[in-house]
Amino acid sequence: EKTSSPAAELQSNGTAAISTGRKIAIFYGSNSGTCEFMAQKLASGASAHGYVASVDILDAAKEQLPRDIPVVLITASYEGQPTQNASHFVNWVENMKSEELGGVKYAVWGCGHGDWVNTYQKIPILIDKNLQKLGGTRIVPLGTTDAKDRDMFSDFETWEDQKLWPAIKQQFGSSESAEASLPALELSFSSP
Ligand code: FMN
Repeated sequence: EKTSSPAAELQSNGTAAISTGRKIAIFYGSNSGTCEFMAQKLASGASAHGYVASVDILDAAKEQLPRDIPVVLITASYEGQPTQNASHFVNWVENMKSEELGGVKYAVWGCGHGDWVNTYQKIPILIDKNLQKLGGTRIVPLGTTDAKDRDMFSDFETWEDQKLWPAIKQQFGSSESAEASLPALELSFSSP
């Protein structure tokens, strides 16, 4: 008769270990590095909240948006268009017909510049609206900052600390409640 402990099972199948925390997926669209920097900064602070972060460009999330873990999308607009590493993702999100994104839990942060009056925050707004329309659920409302008259990095930090992490911890649990996190790990046991 073969049995296996939960801990051993977790190690052997390579899924998230209890000791390393819950997952968060971060995607960015960035041409000149601002949004990428914010994505990396959010990721590097994740472990302090009990989360393990992955970071990638938005185009990598095309047809691959994770379900049931927090997904954070950080992006800019250029003349109302997506950044070079987000155009496939934006095209996908714009052309999906049915509610294909059920189970996606997301938060969008936008970097923009008020001088682009007619296309201010166009891409973050488009992504935020479309994901909801396609069946996704917002973790927090769209957050934005304006390079014209704001310190973008301190705005981001404020959003991160005061809005995003409190909502994530409330909706997905925190490291302080390790027991509550167990069911989310999908433990499996081999049967005799
Ligand atoms: N911001 C907007 O909100 N809407 C725009 O249409 C827009 N067009 C831009 C066009 C150019 C050529 C440049 C240089 C900036 C534009 N911006 C616009 C501002 C950028 O989105 C903003 O500076 C952002 O922080 C850049 O992010 P990144 O460094 O991650 O690429």
